Amino acid sequence: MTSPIRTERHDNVLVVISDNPPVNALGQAVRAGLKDAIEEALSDDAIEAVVIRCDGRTFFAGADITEFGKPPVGPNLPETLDAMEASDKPVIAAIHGTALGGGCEVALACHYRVAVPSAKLGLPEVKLGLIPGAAGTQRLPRLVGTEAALPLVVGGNPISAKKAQGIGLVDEIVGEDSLEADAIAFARSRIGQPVPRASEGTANEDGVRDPDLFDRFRASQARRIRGFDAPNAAIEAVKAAGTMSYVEGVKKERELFTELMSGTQSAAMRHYFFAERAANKIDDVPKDTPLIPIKKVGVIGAGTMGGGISMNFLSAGIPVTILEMSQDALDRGTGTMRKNYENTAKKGRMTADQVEQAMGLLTPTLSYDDLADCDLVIEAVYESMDVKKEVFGKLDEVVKQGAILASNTSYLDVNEIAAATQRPGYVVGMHFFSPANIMKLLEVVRGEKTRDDVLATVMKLSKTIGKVAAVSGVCPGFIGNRMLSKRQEQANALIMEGAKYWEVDEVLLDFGFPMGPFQMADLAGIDIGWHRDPSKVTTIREALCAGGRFGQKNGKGFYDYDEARQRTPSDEVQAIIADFAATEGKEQREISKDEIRERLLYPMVNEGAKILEEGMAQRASDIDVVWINGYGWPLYTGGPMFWAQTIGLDTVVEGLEKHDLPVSNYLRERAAGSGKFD
Ligand code: T1G
Repeated sequence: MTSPIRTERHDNVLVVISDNPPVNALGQAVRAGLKDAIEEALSDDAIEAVVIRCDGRTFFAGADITEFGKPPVGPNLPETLDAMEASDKPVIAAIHGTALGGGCEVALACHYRVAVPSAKLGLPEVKLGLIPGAAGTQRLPRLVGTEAALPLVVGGNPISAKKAQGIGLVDEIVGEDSLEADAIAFARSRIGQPVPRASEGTANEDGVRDPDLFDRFRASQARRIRGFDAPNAAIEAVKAAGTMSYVEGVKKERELFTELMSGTQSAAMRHYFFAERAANKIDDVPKDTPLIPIKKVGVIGAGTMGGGISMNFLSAGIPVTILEMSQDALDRGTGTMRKNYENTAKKGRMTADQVEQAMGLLTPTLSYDDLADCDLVIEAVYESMDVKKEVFGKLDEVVKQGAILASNTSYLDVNEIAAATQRPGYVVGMHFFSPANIMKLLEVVRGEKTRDDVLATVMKLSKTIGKVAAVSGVCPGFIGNRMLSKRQEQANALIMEGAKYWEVDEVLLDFGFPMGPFQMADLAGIDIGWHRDPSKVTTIREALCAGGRFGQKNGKGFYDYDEARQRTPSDEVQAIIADFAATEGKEQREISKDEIRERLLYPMVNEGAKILEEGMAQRASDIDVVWINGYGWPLYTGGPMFWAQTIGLDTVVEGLEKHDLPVSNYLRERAAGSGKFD
């Protein structure tokens, strides 16, 4: 098999080129080729400088993640990079695309780095539950200092070539279309000079000068890194770069890396990495299915959902015509969209021009006729089948043939909606999650008659608007809400049996969710859907509403809230719950947090197994993608199905049986068999 690495001689400069699609991952063959090429350059006196670059779309995008968890095969990256850095001939990294992880470490081991303007550099290992393992945590702080290194290593987000140049990670920005030539010229300009080695850099004085720097940084990231192991390890590794010798620091990095690699969090996050990409594929839709061009989108409803949905397309540069029933509703909706954009601009995440650009693509209207030439229309109207059927009937009359008609319904039957049109093949569910312009999940609901090109188009479009899509079949609640209903059932049952509602929330918070069901109810509003008759009290929520407890919005719901929206459990609410329990003759008992966790989460896994068995999800990992992106399931456990496999499907079955909860045959079979869903 030919090596993915080749060398080309340009007089006294050797250009080492990697051609390892799709992203020049540093697999074994690439590492071996790199090692040989460096040896070739060092042993040939005619060669006075080396340029390393990649063919295809990007410079090395990191280690080959598919190799993780398998027995290591040499040569290993650290040794290859040390040999490269030890060279007395200048070695230049010529960067385009995204130099990530091991790719950025290759660049760090080079003596110089040049990059095209569009290039990005980063160390995203923490997103895989790891830290850089080829001396990145030791070379980077020595090259750019601790202050600049910490956000890169601990946050894992890439930075632009320009920003990289600003902190000293990139030496020169070269022509977008002349990378190789400019890199060779740069290399020639450094021949005969002593080579700078990042590993010999000052042991990041800021870290030594300001020892509280690390604790301050950790505190500034507290919310974002809560529950994750890798970010803290990353901070320790960067700290080592300032307090240890390079060799000791590398040893410390290796210890931290090895511990993370063998941990459950990294396995879970590597699972998620591939799960997110797999979710975008529909197994029985051919890869070359022609796409329907989407040049203009229509959105029906300018409420919270319609406005949020519209913003996704406007931000991606796709014009939107938004329809409402009254001018007042239309003005309110478009005003909210503008305010959202302006708030984003205030936070520095977009410019005033970009706000105008986005809003300039919006066409408000009161007439269905203005939707006639849309390629895709998404309805986000009241969640009533009659209303939706009426809307789709009108769309069927007005909108051009070949356009996609999508419903944002969160649980209604998409087949029934499709039947209200003469074009069921063009009807699909696009279930966004509120706030629709923020939440990444998009459940694509595949009707019985939904065409392949419609599905392929929506899956591609989801990436264009920055969403993570997963396909669901037609069933009540699709994937996410169907499983959520099982958790909610148990949450309500638990507090009737004596569990404190704040303990139910705490169990989910401790597990890693952003909040529990009762906090969620307060945030969303207890009075949503309330009949407004305080004399009619048949449920706990109606009792709370009758008592004026509407949630965070008026300072009291399940919890009492102070001005800073800090919550305190309410004796009044606990008494209301106790009264209901007494009325229903529910015996009260102490309920452990273990029981609460098992009864909240195991039924969700069981429902996920049923979803798989019914073919409502293509694969278990799609269910993980739904719950991580739509409901805040902690990424470091890999999602409900991967987490269940990690703790053992047999453990889940035993737990369900212990609490007299249903166990699906599919789950039981999997638990008795492979212990895995896919
Ligand atoms: N290893 C193996 N496969 C990879 C890969 C990788 N590092 N990166 C991407 N792929 C596959 C991906 O699964 C998909 O496959 C295809 O490439 C296109 O990817 C030693 C230990 C580079 C920004 O974390 O962030 O280095 O689905 O769909 O949207 O210290 O891929 O086509 O079969 O994402 O254009 C660190 C991970 C590794 C970078 C491109 N590096 N990759 O995004 O395409 S750990 C990363 C990305 C490490 C060192 C440590 C993105 C991308 P398929 P894609 P994209």
